[in-house]
Amino acid sequence: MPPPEKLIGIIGKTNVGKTTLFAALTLAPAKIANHPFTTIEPNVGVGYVKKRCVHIELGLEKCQPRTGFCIKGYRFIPVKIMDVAGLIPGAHKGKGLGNKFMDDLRKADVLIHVVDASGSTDSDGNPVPPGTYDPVEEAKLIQREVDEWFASVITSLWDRFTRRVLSSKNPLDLLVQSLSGLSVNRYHVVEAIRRSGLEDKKFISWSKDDVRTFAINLRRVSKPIIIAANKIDLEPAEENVARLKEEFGEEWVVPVSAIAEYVLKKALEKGLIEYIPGEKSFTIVDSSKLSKQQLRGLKYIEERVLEKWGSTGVQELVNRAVFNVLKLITVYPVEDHHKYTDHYGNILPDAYLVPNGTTARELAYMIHTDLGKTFLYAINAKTGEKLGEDYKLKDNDVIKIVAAGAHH
Ligand SMILES: Nc1nc2c(ncn2[C@@H]2O[C@H](COP(=O)(O)OP(=O)(O)OP(=O)(O)O)[C@@H](O)[C@H]2O)c(=O)[nH]1
Ligand SMILES: [Mg+2]
Repeated sequence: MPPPEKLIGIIGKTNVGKTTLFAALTLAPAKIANHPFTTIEPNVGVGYVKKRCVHIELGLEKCQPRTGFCIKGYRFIPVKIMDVAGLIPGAHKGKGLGNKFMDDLRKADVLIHVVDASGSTDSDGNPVPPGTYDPVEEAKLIQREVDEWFASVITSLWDRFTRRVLSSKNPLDLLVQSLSGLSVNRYHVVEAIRRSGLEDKKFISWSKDDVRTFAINLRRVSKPIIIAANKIDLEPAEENVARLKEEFGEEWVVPVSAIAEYVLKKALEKGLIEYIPGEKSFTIVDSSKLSKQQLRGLKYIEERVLEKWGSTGVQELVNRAVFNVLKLITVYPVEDHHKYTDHYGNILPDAYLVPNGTTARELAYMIHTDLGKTFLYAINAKTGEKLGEDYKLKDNDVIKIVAAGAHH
């Protein structure tokens, strides 16, 4: 089976633009006939990261993706996106839609926190004049809320865990297992213990504060939060974006206009413009087909977003979440390492997003359990080089797996 799909959760208080961002991300990046319905559940859909496709590097004319798209040399690889219910302060105590929010959050691997960078919504989501509300405060408040929720979940698990730990041969395994419902893996747990300075302390002697410190570090490691500073088309956003970057660090803040990306993708879908998501411009296909209002809307996006900020930021946001925060790399499994095709002759049909450090044998397991079990060696299709099971895959590797007896 393909690599476990990562899930990106969109969080934030009400009225900041979460649903608009979700809609913008889950619209197809190209106009295509009969495009597949991309909503998996009411609030879960398919979005795409964008990356230079390896077919360009290989000097091929094209590729034939089985999932996602390849547009003008850019590969759009699917990722799952979830629009989480709006968060209000106190949600971790079950206030508002708190419980639904927490259930959704458990499943996420990385969180996009949407803030209204124009400062035009107050803490309860009510519209106020732009520039009135401070998005830096808002961002801190929400992150604290997520931390509190995580701490309370871990604390309530802890008693049961410590009772079982006494009869357990491998306490760490037991802990990892106890936390598996939170999309937490062994690496996250080990890293959070290290960051908390608790490596040398037995689980049963952890104090309440130790558990809390561990929980908050575990949240940071297993559900990192990247900030989408939304509504950059509105005037006061510029100053707030700078302040957010100062507070949270440049690489954790992406200025976006969700509505601008949504409008552009819609226009693209209708064949009204040519646009590659993430680019700084678009072209109108036939201006006589556009109403005055549509032309005004596009002009607004051009002036207030694209020319000023370089793009709508939405593609950059999801790319950053997947490539910089989750540090996933792209590998292309093939069956014919000369033609770069699968069994049916499709060129580079699959692009897998896998964790940095994934080995050749682990990749074999992702393709098919049998292939993993009977793995002999792998071949680097770019160089023809033979690779052992422990070979750590590199970004943009094109790999053939050779196995005993497996027919693929
Ligand atoms: N100016 C501007 N407005 C935006 C942008 N993105 C979203 N909005 C507006 O912000 C308002 C709220 O958008 P939603 O997407 O419904 O917000 P939400 O966070 O999903 O709200 P809840 O579901 O109620 O929590 C709408 O009026 C949007 O049109 C943007 O980039 N710029
Ligand atoms: Mg919404």
